[in-house]
Amino acid sequence: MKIIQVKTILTSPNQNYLFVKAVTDSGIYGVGDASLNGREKAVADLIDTYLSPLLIGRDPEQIEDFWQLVYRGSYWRGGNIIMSALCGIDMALWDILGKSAGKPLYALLGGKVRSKVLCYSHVLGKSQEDKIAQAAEYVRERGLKVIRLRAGLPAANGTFGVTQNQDSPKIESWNPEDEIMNTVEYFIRVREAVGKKIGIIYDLHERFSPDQAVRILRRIEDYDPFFIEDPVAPDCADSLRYVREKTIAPIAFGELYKSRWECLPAITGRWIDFLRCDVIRIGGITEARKIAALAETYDIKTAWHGPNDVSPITHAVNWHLNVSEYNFGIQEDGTTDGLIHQVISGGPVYQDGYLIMEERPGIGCDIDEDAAAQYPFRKAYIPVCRQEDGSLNNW
Ligand code: KDG
Ligand code: MG
Repeated sequence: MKIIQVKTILTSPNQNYLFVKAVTDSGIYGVGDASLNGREKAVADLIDTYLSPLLIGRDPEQIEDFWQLVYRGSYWRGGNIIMSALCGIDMALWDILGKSAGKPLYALLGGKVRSKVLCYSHVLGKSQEDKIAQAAEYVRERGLKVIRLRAGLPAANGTFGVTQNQDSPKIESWNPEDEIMNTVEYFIRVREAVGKKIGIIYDLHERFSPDQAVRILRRIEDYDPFFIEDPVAPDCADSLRYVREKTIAPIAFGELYKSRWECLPAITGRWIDFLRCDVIRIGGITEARKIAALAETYDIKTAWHGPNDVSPITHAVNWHLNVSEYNFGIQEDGTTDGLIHQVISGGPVYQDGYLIMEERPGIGCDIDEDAAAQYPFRKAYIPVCRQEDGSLNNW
């Protein structure tokens, strides 16, 4: 079997996604997700100009070798653009492998160790009152066992606040020092609203400095958070260690990591309890297996990044990893009812606090290219966050 064609498909059903379709001479094709919120076109260009020509004519089963060719062979290794592009192709190759073997992806990864996947959903809403009411409703009406809060706005307005068809990002204002007590109060009020048994995840989204993060964590650790996510930015590994040493709250980290080596200090130092890499950002399934094994070695659980700016293909890949990994912790459920389902079929669905999925060979998703063409790409930016004095804050 040989790859004869590689297509990139940029589409915007509500928000932008970038898909890869790799076609073989046997008629079998694979699909992959290379979406990188706010930078999709740069990834598409890398695939079209540099990576597709390397793939055409190759045996699709040589997945590891292609991964190494792109990662090491280009000399300029890593980064969000390269790793996202690599992921789109890597997923498509695993999909081809599964389809040609007639087996779902999880079977290629070693088979199931669990049958359903514990998940959590995002609590949104414009005001703190709205959010608290929604948290209680999620538990009561939808049966969620774990919910996820997030410090502050932009998430309050629309899909991660992504703006489309604008020439610059929306500016959100945020004064971390003023938000410390709001952030603490919000967590405690949600705990009171949902009761003791519901897991509460709090994504601080790197919005506070290490000392501010500690002031928050020390005040909420007694209210039993399921985990605190991204208490600090990923740039300085020592900041994560500093926070870790000062709290008993479980910590989740990693959606901005781009390689196994970036994860290494947090894993080997055991500064985290849950590793939250984004499968797209680390170069796909090939690398996700290695990172999960590394985390397992250090008793760290996985909580793969799964927001709604990745597509059902990535949600499906997460699901296959989750059911086949021993050290699975929890899965972020960013699956939505939106227009994306006109473009991509398949993927996990929510049921009573868990994600389940209909089993098909490969990843289990397909792309409708005609439907994708009906939603042309629209340039979009992730909003930026500025403090009162105008200086930029981590988002
Ligand atoms: O595009 C940005 C999102 O992927 C990010 O804000 C989502 O932090 C996030 C999460 O935990 O889902
Ligand atoms: Mg996050």
